Amino acid sequence: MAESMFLIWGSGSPPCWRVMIALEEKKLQGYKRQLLSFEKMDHKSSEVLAVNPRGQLPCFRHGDTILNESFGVCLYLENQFKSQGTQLIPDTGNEQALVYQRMHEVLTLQEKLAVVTFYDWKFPENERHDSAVERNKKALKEELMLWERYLEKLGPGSYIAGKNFTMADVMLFPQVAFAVRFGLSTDKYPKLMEYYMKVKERPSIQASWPPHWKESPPTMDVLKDV
Ligand SMILES: N[C@@H](CCC(=O)N[C@@H](CS)C(=O)NCC(=O)O)C(=O)O
Repeated sequence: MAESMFLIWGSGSPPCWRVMIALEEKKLQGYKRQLLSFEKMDHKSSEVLAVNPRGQLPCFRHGDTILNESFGVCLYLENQFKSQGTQLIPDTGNEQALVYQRMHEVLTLQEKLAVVTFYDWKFPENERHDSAVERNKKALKEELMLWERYLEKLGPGSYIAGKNFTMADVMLFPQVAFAVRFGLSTDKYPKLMEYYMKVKERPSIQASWPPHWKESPPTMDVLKDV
């Protein structure tokens, strides 16, 4: 089944990583894949634009079905392969609601992380403002503290929506790892760090770890004072 799947991806991209984790968890190893370089702007090539007019990765194809949104791909995989591999969306109402709630909240975390991390890259020097940087960092701190409190409430050894690894973790973990990679001060967020250290060891995460992160140590510390 996985042989009819094709993923175009970029190393270190949380949305691409989500899809790869979901593929691993659903035991869909053996899918075809093509690694593109963001640095070389491969994602704006005519090949990618033909599949995804936004020129973004991931791009995913299963037979004739094309899906480019990471949430969409992950939900599609869970629904198409419900009884295969890890059940990522629980059946029970309460549990399911919490997974949906947390997985969508990850989009807010993602946005706040991106605003701080890519600020210098997005704005030329003469358009940068210290007040904006401080405001963005404060908003990110508050956001991270929310996640810290969620984990604290769940108790030691929990995943983000309870005792089982779910789709909420598929969405969240790449963002937490991204924050660590970009220098998040780990002692300020002990529960998130505990979560990071635990989930990092999962086979699906290890199998899909961004290859360029393995080869090069982190060089950015843009989140160090968050
Ligand atoms: N909503 C999309 C976002 C995908 C996305 O933003 N991909 C980034 C890499 S992390 C990208 O391709 N950026 C290049 C660009 O936007 O030009 C998803 O979740 O799949």
